[in-house]
Amino acid sequence: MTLTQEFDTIAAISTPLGEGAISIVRLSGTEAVKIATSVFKGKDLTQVNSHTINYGHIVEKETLIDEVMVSVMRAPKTFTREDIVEINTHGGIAVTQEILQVLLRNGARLAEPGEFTKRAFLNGRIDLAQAESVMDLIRAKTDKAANIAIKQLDGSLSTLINNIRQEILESLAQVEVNIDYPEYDDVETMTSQMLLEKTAHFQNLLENLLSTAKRGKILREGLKTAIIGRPNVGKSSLLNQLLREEKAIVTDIAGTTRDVITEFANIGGVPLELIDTAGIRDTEDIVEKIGVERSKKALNEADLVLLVLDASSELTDKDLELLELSASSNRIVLLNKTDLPEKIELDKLPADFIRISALKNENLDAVEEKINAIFFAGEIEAKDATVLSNARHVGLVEKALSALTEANEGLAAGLPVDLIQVDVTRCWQILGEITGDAAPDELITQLFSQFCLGK
Ligand SMILES: Nc1nc2c(ncn2[C@@H]2O[C@H](COP(=O)(O)OP(=O)(O)OP(=O)(O)O)[C@@H](O)[C@H]2O)c(=O)[nH]1
Ligand SMILES: [Mg+2]
Repeated sequence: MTLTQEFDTIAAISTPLGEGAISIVRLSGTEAVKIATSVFKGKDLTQVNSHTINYGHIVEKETLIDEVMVSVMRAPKTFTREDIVEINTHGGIAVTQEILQVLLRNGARLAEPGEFTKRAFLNGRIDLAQAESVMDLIRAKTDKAANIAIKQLDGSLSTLINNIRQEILESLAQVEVNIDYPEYDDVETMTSQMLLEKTAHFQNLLENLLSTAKRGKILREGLKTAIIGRPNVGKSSLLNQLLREEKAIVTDIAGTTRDVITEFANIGGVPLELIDTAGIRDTEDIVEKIGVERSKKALNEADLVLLVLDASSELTDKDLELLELSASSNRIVLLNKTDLPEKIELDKLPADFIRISALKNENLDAVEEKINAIFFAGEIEAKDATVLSNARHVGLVEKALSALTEANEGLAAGLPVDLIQVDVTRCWQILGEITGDAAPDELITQLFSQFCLGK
């Protein structure tokens, strides 16, 4: 267990600045209670029980600043493992700022972004992966993304990584033992054989973890979903229905949407970054032309393509071209306007289309189910799996895997065991960067600077 390190006392506004019922100004550090007491009129805060909330006023040189409730939490049972004081003020930009200024004038230092969480990390309360999950939790856009973050905060990823690292360490120790106390003549071959089995096992573990990453990324960042089709087929109508809001302009004029519109929607727990595009056609209009180019770009970059066709008219060359262009993407073909008599040639379409009416809001739940099915194959409710969701973690696991691959190749090529050890040790070290056991200082500083102020 790490001993709590001594730091100066920091202060920051921990709630978003704006007009609200309550704002919170937070202090953390050895002087937190002393500084708060020096500007507080009410009970003597140095004498109150830990984890109590106390009524009083913030005053400076007899000037009354606000009526407040002050929470006093003594180390070590706090977020930072230091003494923490939280001042609940009447929300409002001026008052909250003034209270912060008073604390700064009385000995506190303005906290850097993420510094409270950084202290929790440095004081050993949480590891790096857990600290990052605090940020992920704040940024989560759906309840499922929040779920992953809260599990990671709980330490499930850290435990998994620590277990793998421990196993790697034990294998490395075993190698040492074999080399130092050779019981057999063919110790080199024996040890190679053992390492080969072990590295294969570790590879397997890391590959399993990586396979959860795609789902994790989607849950965190949203699935880039492009709505594509020729003009007037009902793309913007579909966007509006999925958003349950009139975001995009809908008219019966072909070429209404001129530029790409991006909106965020929550479809059965899957966050979608929905991209409504300009209808794709050959046009001389310069603005529309650029729009069409952007639509094609969106089609290429999307994780998922919703190709909209007008079921009430026959297929055009553009429709066929788009069917072909999107064939290699994750794609859902939607026959829209099915409230009108159907004229589209079904025999020219792929088999798994969905009939909808964006105008009448018909059968859109089938689209939502299909989206879920494509990306989660029914797994979306699997709450217990540890999911790799953070881009930094994914990158590190990939690096660790490639170190293992090198070890394997070396073994296959009959390289001496001590060279293989180097690769396996590297894998162990890289994994340590996930939990922060082996993370360089600059990395830690950079990570915490991405936090919001006051967290
Ligand atoms: N009958 C019927 N009309 C629809 C349906 N969906 C959309 N429309 C109509 O079709 C017209 C075009 O709809 P939009 O949503 O603007 O089509 P778009 O694909 O975004 O068109 P562009 O932005 O020009 O590419 C509007 O008059 C809509 O009301 C539908 O399901 N049934
Ligand atoms: Mg449109």
